[in-house]
Order: sequence, then C-alpha cells, then structure tokens
Amino acid sequence: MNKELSREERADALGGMGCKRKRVEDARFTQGKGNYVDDIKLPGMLQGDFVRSPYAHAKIVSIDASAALALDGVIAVLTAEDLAPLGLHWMPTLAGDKQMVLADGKVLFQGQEVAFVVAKDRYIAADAVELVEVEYEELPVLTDPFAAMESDVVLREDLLGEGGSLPDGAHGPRKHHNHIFTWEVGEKDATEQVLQEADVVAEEMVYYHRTHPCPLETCGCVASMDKVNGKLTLHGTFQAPHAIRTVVSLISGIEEHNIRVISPDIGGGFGNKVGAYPGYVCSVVASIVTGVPVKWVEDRMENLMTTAFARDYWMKGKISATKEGKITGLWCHTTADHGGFDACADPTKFPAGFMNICTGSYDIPTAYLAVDGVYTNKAPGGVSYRCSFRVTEAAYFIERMIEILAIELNMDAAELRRINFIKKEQFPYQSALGWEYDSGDYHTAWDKALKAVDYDGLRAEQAQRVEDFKAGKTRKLMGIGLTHFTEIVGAGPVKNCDILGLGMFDSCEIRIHPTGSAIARLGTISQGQGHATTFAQILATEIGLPADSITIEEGDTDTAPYGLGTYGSRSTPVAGAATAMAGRKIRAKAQMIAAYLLEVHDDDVEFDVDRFVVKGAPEKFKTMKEIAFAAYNQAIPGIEPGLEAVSYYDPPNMTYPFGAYVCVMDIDVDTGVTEIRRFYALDDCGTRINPMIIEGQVHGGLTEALAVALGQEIAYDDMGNVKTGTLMDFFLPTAWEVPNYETDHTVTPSPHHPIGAKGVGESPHVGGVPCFSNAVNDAFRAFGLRHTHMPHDHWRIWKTANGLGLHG
Ligand code: MCN
Ligand code: CUM
Repeated sequence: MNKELSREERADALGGMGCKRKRVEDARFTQGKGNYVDDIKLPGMLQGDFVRSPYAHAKIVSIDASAALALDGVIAVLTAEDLAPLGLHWMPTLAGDKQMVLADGKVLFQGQEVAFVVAKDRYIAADAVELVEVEYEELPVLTDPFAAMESDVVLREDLLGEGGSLPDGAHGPRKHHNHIFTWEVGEKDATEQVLQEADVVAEEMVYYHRTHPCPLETCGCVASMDKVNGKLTLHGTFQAPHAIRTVVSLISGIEEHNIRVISPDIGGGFGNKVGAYPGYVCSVVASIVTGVPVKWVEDRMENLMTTAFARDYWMKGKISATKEGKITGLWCHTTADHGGFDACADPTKFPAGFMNICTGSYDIPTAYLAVDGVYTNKAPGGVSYRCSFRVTEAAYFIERMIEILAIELNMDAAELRRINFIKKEQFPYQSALGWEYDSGDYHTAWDKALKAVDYDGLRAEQAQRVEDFKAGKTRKLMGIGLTHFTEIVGAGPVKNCDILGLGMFDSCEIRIHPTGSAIARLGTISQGQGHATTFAQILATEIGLPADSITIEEGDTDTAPYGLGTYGSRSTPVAGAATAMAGRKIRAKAQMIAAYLLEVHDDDVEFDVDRFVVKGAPEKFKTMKEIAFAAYNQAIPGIEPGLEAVSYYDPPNMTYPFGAYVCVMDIDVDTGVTEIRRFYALDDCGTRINPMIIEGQVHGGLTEALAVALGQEIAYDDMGNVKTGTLMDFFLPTAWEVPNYETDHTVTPSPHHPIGAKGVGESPHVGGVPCFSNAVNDAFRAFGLRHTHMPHDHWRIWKTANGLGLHG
C-alpha cells in the first residue's frame, strides 16, 4: 500500500457503528437458503400432532385412542394419563402459574391440547388425530373477565384450597376463584385526593383488544434424545434458548449439560416464541419414549388460536388537570384477561409487565395503577407482540387519555402534550410510578415532528374540511393522529428483573483469530432483527477489525454464553452493551501487546480506529490485525497467548427510547374506509448502530401497529369459539394496505449504556397503535366523539359515524 488512508477512510473501511451496512443474513434468506425448524430432518424422525378441544370449557369424560393406534404408521398417542407418572402432565408457566400440557380432566379454551399423536409422517399424524375419540361434557363458558369475576363457575379447580378456600396465587392474595392477582403501584389515596380537588377530570374506559403476533413461521421444535450418551438436543423456534434449556432441565430432570438447545433461523418471533408450549414438552417426552427424533410444528390455525396472544386489557382511567392544562394526577384500574392459564412472559416482579410506565412522556406528579388479572375461557399467554412488556398498553392508555383530556379542556392536543412533557433538564427523571427515565429531549423531538408535517397547516385544513362536510361539499373527514411515547426497554437490571429466578443480564464472548478475523457469540437470538449485521458493527468500531471479518453467532446453548434472549427490545441495551464491554477487554489486552511490540510503555500508545499508535508519533503504530497475529505468534512477557474476552453485562438501568409520531388520515363517512395520507415517525433510540436496520424495524413495527389499530383482532363468540382463527378472518396487512412511512430521528444517547444505544425494535409498535387510533378518533372530534374502541375496521367506523348521526 503506497497511499496512506485518512482516518475517515480507515473508519469507513471497517463498516462500524452508524453506517448503513447491508444485512449479511439476506444472502441466504433471499435465496431460500435459510434453515428453519421445519427444514430440519433427522434420520428416523417422527411427527407429532395434537388432538385439540373444540370446546372452550368442558369436562373430559373419556379418550379412546384405539382407532388411531390401529392406523398404519401411528406409533403412539399420549394423554395426560401417560404424562402423569412422569409429573409432566402440567408444566410451570413463566408467570408463576401452571398449565396443563395435555388436558387433565377438563379443558379451558378452544384448541387446548388434549392428546399428542406420534406418527411416521405429518399426514398420518393428521389422519390419526381425527380418529381419536374424545367424549366431552360441556361446562358454562366465561369469555368476559368482568363476568368471570362475578361468576360461580370455577375455571381452575386446581387452585382451590381445602373446602373451596382460596390460597394465595403466585403474586399474592386472590379475591375470587377466577381472580389471578392484584398488582398495585403508586399512591392510591393521594391520587384520589388530587382527582377530587382538580379543576378538570377526564374519565374513560380504554380497551386494548386481543391480538396475536402471527409470525410468518409458526412455533415448532424437533426433540432428539440420544439414549446412548444421554444427550437431548432440542431445535426450536425459541426467543430465549438458554432459558428454555434451564426450564427443560428443571421439569424433565435431565441435567442441564446434557441438554443442547438450538434456535436455528427464526421466521419472525414478535414475542410469540418467548414462552414454553405443550408441544415442546410432548415432543421431548415422545422422543424419550420412542428413542427417535420427534418434530412438532403448528399450522396457522393452531398458532392463531392457541399460542401467546397479546393485550386484552380493559383500562379504566382518570386524568386530572388545572384549567390551564397542567396535569395533576393519573389513576388507572386495569382488568386483564389472561385466558385459562396465566402464561404471560413478564419479569417475575412485574405481573403486568412495565405497565407502570403509563405516565408516559409527561411530568405527572401523582399517580396510581392497579391491575387485576382474571381467568377466562380463552387461550393462555399474553404480553407478546412488539410490546416491551405491556408498554403498548400503557402508551395506548396515556395517549388516549391525553386526547380525551384535550377534549375536556377544549384545548389543542399537541399543545396539551407540550406543556406537560418532562423537560430536558429534569432527566434523569423519577416517575410517580417508580421508574428512573435515563435521558430524553421531548420538546425538541415534538417541535421537529410538528414542523415536518406543518401541523398548523393541517389543523387549518381540517377545520375547513369540517366546514365543507357540514355544508355538504364532501363526505370525507380528516383525522390528525398525534402520539409522543416513552418506551422502557433493556431488562435487567438483575436486581429487579428475573424470569423464573434467572437474572436478566446478557452476554458476549469474542475470539479473535490469528489472522485478524473473529467470531463473537451472544446470549440473544435474532428472529429477523439483523443481529449478525449490527453486532458486528459494534465490534468493528470497538476493536478496529472490519465488520466483514467478524462472524456473529447466536442460539446454540452449547457454544453461546448464557443469556436471557431476545424480546423486550433488550438485545441492544443488554447484549449490545456486553458486546461493547467484551470488545473493550480485547482492546485493553491489545494495547499491552501493541506497547510491547512498539517498545513503549502501555500508557504511551492510544487506540486510533484500527490500530494503536505511539502518542505524538502517529507514524509508529501496530494495526489490530498485526496485534492479533502477535497474540498467537510470540511469547510476550506477562501476557497469556491468545486474544479472547467474555462479558456478562448487568445493566444499571433500563433505557428509555421515545418518539413523536403524526398520522394524517382521510375517512369516508359512508363506507368507513380509512386512507392514510401521511405517516411521520420520529424515533430517538440514542446512538444509532445501523440506520437502515432501524428504518426497517420502524417500518415493520408501524405496519403491525396499523394492523392492530385498524382491524386485527382475536375475537371470540359467547361460546368461546375463536372467530378469527385463519388468515381469511385475521387481518394481516400486505403492501396493499401499507402507506409510505416518513422516518426521522433525534439522538439522545443513554448515559449509562457503554455506547449510548437504546433499543428500538418495539418502539414503532408502541407509538404506532395510539397514533393510528388517535387519527380515527380525532376525525370525529368535531362531531362530539370522545373515544371509540379499536380495532377501527371499516364496519366499526361506519357504526361510529352512524351513531354520531352523520348518515343524515
Ligand atoms: N438497532 C440499532 N441501533 C439502535 C438500536 C437497535 O441499529 N440504537 C438495531 C439492532 O442492532 C438490531 C435491531 O435494531 O439489529 C433491533 O434491536 P433492539 O431494539 O435491541 O431489539 P432486539 O434485537 O432485542 O429485538 C427484539 C424486538 C422485539 S421484542 C420484537 S417483539 C420484534 C422486534 O424486535 N420482533 C421482530 N423486531 C422484529 N423484527 C423482525 N424482523 N422480526 C421479529 O420477530
Ligand atoms: Cu413483547 S414482544 Mo418482543 O418482547 O419479543
């Protein structure tokens, strides 16, 4: 090389943080070379399939598997009776409840697992499922959580004590046999007093309906018990492979070192793949029993009807303010419908997740939140779907309450937000419900957003539209949806966040090879977020080797360091921090090696992009590539050979990303059809690792938000039948429905994260749902609407317009 590169050129060559590096994953995905669970085919592998309950609540009178067993190619039919001797007919849930693996005397929701058929292939298994005769005796069905709390019908006899008494649940005392827990945060009496004395109080019931993450790839696994060496290998669609390994060990009794859990490529998780499902347990048992590998993969209906739903929160709210619009208090009581078993995936101490972030972006001095979890005859699960542990619910709640308060005050909703935002100089900010927000600059983001969309111009146009509508010149109304959300992502810290007692740290282990390339392994697992691309960028900047020379590997518990996995947008805040810290350990050792090679003191060399240089003599340097080789090639006094490091990172706090969104929508009053004219999304996730990946995350999260706000729902009839169990009925948006999103950003680094990064994966969903919903509600504000429930499909919007007398 004759021409010496400039610092900038050397930095560019690394492909480090801040650059729009192309996704390294896509070469295989776009060529159909991904390796998903259903691609795994092991010698002799059998196929499992479930017999499921058609009823939402019924006693099991008898199960007759003889006809199924007589079918050629059927190996076994497992029922609760077969699992009971092993103690595996029930399993613990992540929420501290227990769940039937196979129906033990009764069923609690439509689609519940009743028997597990094991056959030579999937087709035979499906035929055999039809041949299993189950006699049911129907029981009264409860699909409404308020009715469930009043009903004499007992859903969970297993949780009754002697003589029908009510022992405490996993989260304290229970008030009723269908009650799960009460969780309270904040000051009840003080808040009620503030509400009583306030100039203005707005009150509303805000319902966030039941939805489903619906990833393209459904849940599944392949269990393979090697009886010769006692090793169990479990391939599966797991968002938390290490936690699954620990759970499998605890419930099966197989020692943890004899279990290898592998998450191969995952076709979208969105929270659906955090929990443990009966299919995993049955596959493992079936493999142990038969001695050959057993695969289980859900079909679409099974995925929609039986695995982790999201939301189903009834949030009764009160918000108070002075005449001038300064908010004085916030009160919320939530009734949470958890279905038949509480299988939510929240950190143990937070039975309603981080819903106590519901004071949002506002400086609210006094607040109170109570959540009652309730059993009903619906599918278990909960929390999942780009939610950051119930933060979607919290953001939807506060952003609706703000809009309703603006109506009550007869004020502009953007201005009401502005005067109540937490100010830049108030960070770190202690919220009334117990969080310490790390950093933020809400006013700057808000002003930038309003300016970008010409907010005043939009309001003027809207006012004109209302005039025109009243004058009969148009049948279309215009809605302006506003949202300013504050997220909370990056669980840990270990001191207050654990799942099943496992502290929520994360990890990274790096090995630099002699030729200056590297492999880094993490405790997280990508499901489409592009970790192999972005974590290599963090390392490129930290250790000065090109991102293209760094392999990122996740998801194999035999090789990756222990970590709690990918959900709650925690990978960047936690594993990303571990990656930077491990990189710095590499650099510290590299510094000693460089000093030795350059024959100066350690303190006399400094890191410069891709090398260590002698201070004041930039022509004397050793590149990281040279240093890597030296680490393996020479004996350096006082320094071990090799160049490796590992970091287990326990974050001191969560990170608090935020954003300002504006949606401009036209609504045809006669058809209820919505047209999104404009969607502007400003996100602040602190230091940005890869702007292109962030933009992709934002587009995806917004599209899922559009789905939820405008039509997607898991609906039940009174008998507990799922009305939306196929993609014919369950709204999954395609390019057809999706508008052109405008993305923007500000950068307010996290002060405690080693590279200042906050998470972003869930932000667009958290902010998007209220923004779309606010646009619909806002379109009708001039005609007296306060609040209407999601999902805002055409039919419901038509009904809203009709109810307001807009159809003449
Ligand atoms: N990123 C970045 N700069 C930042 C923050 C993040 O470049 N300041 C990048 C990260 O490097 C990573 C991606 O953005 O490649 C998302 O990072 P992060 O916000 O840390 O979220 P996680 O990686 O932990 O992903 C989880 C999050 C969740 S909880 C859901 S749900 C969701 C989401 O990611 N599921 C997804 N986005 C998804 N995207 C796809 N394609 N598939 C899913 O299943
Ligand atoms: Cu809450 S859905 Mo994401 O945490 O996997």
